[in-house]
Formats: sequence, C-alpha cells, structure tokens
Amino acid sequence: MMNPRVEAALNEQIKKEASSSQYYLAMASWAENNGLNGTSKFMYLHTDEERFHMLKMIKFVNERGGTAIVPSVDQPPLSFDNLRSVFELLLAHELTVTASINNLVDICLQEKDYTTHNFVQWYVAEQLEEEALARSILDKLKLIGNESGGLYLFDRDLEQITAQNNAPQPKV
Ligand code: OFO
Repeated sequence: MMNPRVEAALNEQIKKEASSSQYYLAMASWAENNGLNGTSKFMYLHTDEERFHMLKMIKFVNERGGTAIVPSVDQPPLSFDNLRSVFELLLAHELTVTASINNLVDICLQEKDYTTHNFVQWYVAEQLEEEALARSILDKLKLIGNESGGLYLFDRDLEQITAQNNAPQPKV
C-alpha cells in the first residue's frame, strides 16, 4: 500500500508530465510548420522525454501497490508568437514543474516515505538539467535578437545538438 497523500501527489505529477509532453508537442508542430526544423526536432525529442517521465512515474506507482491514474490533458496552444517566446514559455513551464517536484519531495519527507523520496531525486536532477538547458538556449536567443541570419544559424545549431542528444531512451 502506498501512503495516500504521496500517491495523490504522484498522480498530480503524472498529469503534469503528460501536460508537458503535449505542450512541447504543440511547440514541435508549430516549429515544423514555420520552417524551424532544428527547433522542431528539439521539441519532438523533448515531448518524448516528458512522456518517458510520465511512464516512469506510472510504473513506480503501480509497482508500489498504488493505482496510477492515466490523465486527460488540456488542449495546448495552436500557435506561438516567435522563437524566443517559445523558449521563454518553455523555461517558465519548467520552473512550475520544478516547484511541483519540490513540493513532492516535501510531501515524501512529511509522510516519511523515504523510498519515494529516493525515486523522486531522479526528477530533481532532471529539472536542474532542463532548466539549465532552457536558460542557455534563451541566452543565445537574446544575443541574436531578431536578426534572421542569426536565427537561421541558431535553428541549425539546435538541430545538431538534438542529433547528438538523440540517444535511445532508457527502459522504464
Ligand atoms: Fe518532466 O521534466 Fe520537463 O517538465
């Protein structure tokens, strides 16, 4: 049996991971339709990563005797203003996910569920990485400004970075 409060918090987090996956899928699709191939590949990879985060948590809840809830998710936006705003939204979104993971850590400690606390540390590390990546991409975009040649090169660089990071997902 899982601690009910921890189980509820994990199910909330499962929903957030699913929403993140849909959100980045919407960004991938928008970028694809706007000639931003590198950004689109980056976001398609990112949507898969978020789905993996969700699956990993679903498995954990079920293996620990809880019941994972496969969530419905809200419709993400159909379009975005520009490249920079996409990455600003991504960073803002990741910051809310980090806050939610930190809250999950807190609940585990309050409920003395050290096994789940240990499991959640993987997500803590993952959030650090994702935030750092989003910040470094945004820094580049700020330097480039609206210069179209620079944006073209940025998008091409992102395609290369994505190709390098496109290792097969670890098994859930
Ligand atoms: Fe699941 O790490 Fe981003 O949101």
